[in-house]
Amino acid sequence: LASERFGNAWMYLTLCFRALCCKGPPPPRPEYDVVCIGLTGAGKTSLLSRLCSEGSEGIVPTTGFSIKAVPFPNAILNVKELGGADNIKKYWSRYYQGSQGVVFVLDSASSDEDLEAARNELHSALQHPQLCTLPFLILANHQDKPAARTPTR
Ligand SMILES: Nc1nc2c(ncn2[C@@H]2O[C@H](COP(=O)(O)OP(=O)(O)O)[C@@H](O)[C@H]2O)c(=O)[nH]1
Ligand SMILES: [Mg+2]
Repeated sequence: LASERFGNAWMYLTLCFRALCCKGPPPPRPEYDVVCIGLTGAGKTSLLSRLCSEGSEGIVPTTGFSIKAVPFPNAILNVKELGGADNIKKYWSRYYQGSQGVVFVLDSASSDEDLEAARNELHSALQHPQLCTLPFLILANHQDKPAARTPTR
């Protein structure tokens, strides 16, 4: 009886070991390089922090640029956020090389003047030879504010 029990336990352990170890590692998720642009305060860092399930406390204006790996179930996006300050915007295009997608974030509750500035930046990004053929997402952020424009306005 004891040896029968031992045999059953051994078989069970073998099955568990096979189930755990013979599956092999999960297939690697493809990675894509994405550039995230928009004026300062549009909400680029907040968006990326939210997508990475991080808190939004302590977000400070991005000087220069930062890179975040944003995990999705079927892919990982390596998103490069380019700071939106005037002295950094002029260097955006230097960081476009190798991008496979673009996210443009805008503050839809900002002043007409700032919205116009965002429109100009958006248009030059859309026309840039390294970006014009890429998938392009425009995120009209700050939709919770009463002054937010709708897509048609
Ligand atoms: N009310 C509101 N505030 C936001 C939204 N997105 C970002 N913010 C705030 O706007 C400020 C600038 O955000 P940040 O992510 O640093 O903008 P960035 O300069 O584009 O990276 C922060 O205080 C955020 O908490 C939004 O959709 N609604
Ligand atoms: Mg930022």
